[in-house]
Amino acid sequence: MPLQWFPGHMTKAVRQIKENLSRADIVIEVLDARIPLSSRNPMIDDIVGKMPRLIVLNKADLADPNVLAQWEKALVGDNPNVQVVQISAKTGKNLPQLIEKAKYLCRNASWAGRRAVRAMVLGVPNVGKSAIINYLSGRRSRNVENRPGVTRGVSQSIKISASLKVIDTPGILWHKFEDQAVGEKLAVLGSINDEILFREDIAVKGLEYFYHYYPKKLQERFNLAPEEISDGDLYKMLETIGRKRGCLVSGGTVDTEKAARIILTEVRDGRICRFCLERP
Ligand SMILES: Nc1nc2c(ncn2[C@@H]2O[C@H](COP(=O)(O)OP(=O)(O)OP(=O)(O)O)[C@@H](O)[C@H]2O)c(=O)[nH]1
Ligand SMILES: [Mg+2]
Repeated sequence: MPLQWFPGHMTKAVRQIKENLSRADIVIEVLDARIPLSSRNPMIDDIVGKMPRLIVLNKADLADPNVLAQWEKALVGDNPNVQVVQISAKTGKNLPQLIEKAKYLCRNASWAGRRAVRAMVLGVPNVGKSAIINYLSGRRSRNVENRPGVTRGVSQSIKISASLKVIDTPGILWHKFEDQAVGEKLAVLGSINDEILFREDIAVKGLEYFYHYYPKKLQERFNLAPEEISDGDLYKMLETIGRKRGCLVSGGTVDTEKAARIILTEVRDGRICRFCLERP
């Protein structure tokens, strides 16, 4: 699977982020609550260094609540410069806490209480950085789409409230996934452009994770008979799902590309169940 993806515009984005970092007091690092480990970009550590950091687990509405609670605990270390909050830019869950925690991180600054905290929002593509900013600022759905690479430049400062201003940035990936599974999970959840991947491979990976963590839900969603799920042949399962969903080409063979699209859409939109693809 060709999972190395670092298109030209990301090189530019990283440069712009570095150039603009001095405009911010803190960094808001947005993670996908369904893959809090794999959606952590190691480059961000190098870029932001010791700046105060608010780790935001977004898309909490789509995540498995029990596992997410464990992640939240695990990510809160003993570093007073790091805060964690789980939110949803769809339902608005915990967005007031996000603002409070941003303020808390700057409580000891000489200017605390006299001016707004300035935050730069960073993260991999498609995790909801712009959606969070839109929700907070009441701008609703501008510059937000369900595909990676929507935001192209570092934004002007956007006023959220008297106590918070934010800067939006383009999603960035890193050059090499040390662990292949990291790239695969990012692909399954739509942080890597589908057009450069073999969609069937990614869908089969998605099925593999659900087969491992949520087999019953998988079976229910796609109406699979016990014998259709028991042997663990996930490419065969993709074909079975395709057949059940009417993805056929002449001669009765399954249109596996179409089946893969259906599976990925349903996974990403949370139609199988609320899930996390990794455990702390
Ligand atoms: N269900 C759900 N969907 C969300 C949430 N946050 C964002 N989305 C959706 O996720 C998709 C990506 O959101 P964006 O805000 O464009 O993501 P981004 O991180 O700005 O992406 P780039 O600009 O490409 O880096 C959109 O379809 C949003 O509607 C959330 O909390 N819950
Ligand atoms: Mg964006």
